Amino acid sequence: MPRCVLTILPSHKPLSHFATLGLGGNIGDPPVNMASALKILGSNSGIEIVAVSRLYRTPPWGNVDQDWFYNSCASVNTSLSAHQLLDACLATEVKLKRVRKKRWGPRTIDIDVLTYDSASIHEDGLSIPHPHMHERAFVLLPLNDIAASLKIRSLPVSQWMQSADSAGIECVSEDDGWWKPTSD
Ligand code: GSY
Repeated sequence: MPRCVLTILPSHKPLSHFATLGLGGNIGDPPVNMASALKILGSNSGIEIVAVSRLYRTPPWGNVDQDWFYNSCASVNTSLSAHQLLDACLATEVKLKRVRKKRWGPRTIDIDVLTYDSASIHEDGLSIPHPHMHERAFVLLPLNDIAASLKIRSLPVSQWMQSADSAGIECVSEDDGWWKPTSD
């Protein structure tokens, strides 16, 4: 009589949602902070990093009397809800000891949920698509690297990018591998 063996497999929720994130900072070493943020987020079992844009150096928007920012975008597959994904981003900012002195002011690291599937969510603390993302070249240029055809307010990112003011923005990485450790 064959013995019946019961194998209990860990239950993994499918990473069935597609979201995009915006990362930036202008205090300390922003590229290092952004790379650490991507590694922390990617180590969450509910988040898989799909693509990361090149790294950009961008003039400050809003309060112009501050250092230039570094910005990038990432796309992820996730099993988390939009709120859980935002919480993961906020927890990552806390882990990296985010410092933000004032609204629109300097910060060590900022991680925004830009889009989540094609959801439109406008609640306290969570606005998706991220308001004004379609107007800001520091979001649109990196996002265009990884999701040019993604529609924001009915138009693709590539089209929004054409009308954004990208004056001064420099691409400072050769490719999308800037956040990965180099193998010697
Ligand atoms: O909204 C994100 C923080 N932020 C940025 C930014 O990430 N990049 C640039 N260039 N200017 C900014 N102003 C603020 S506030």
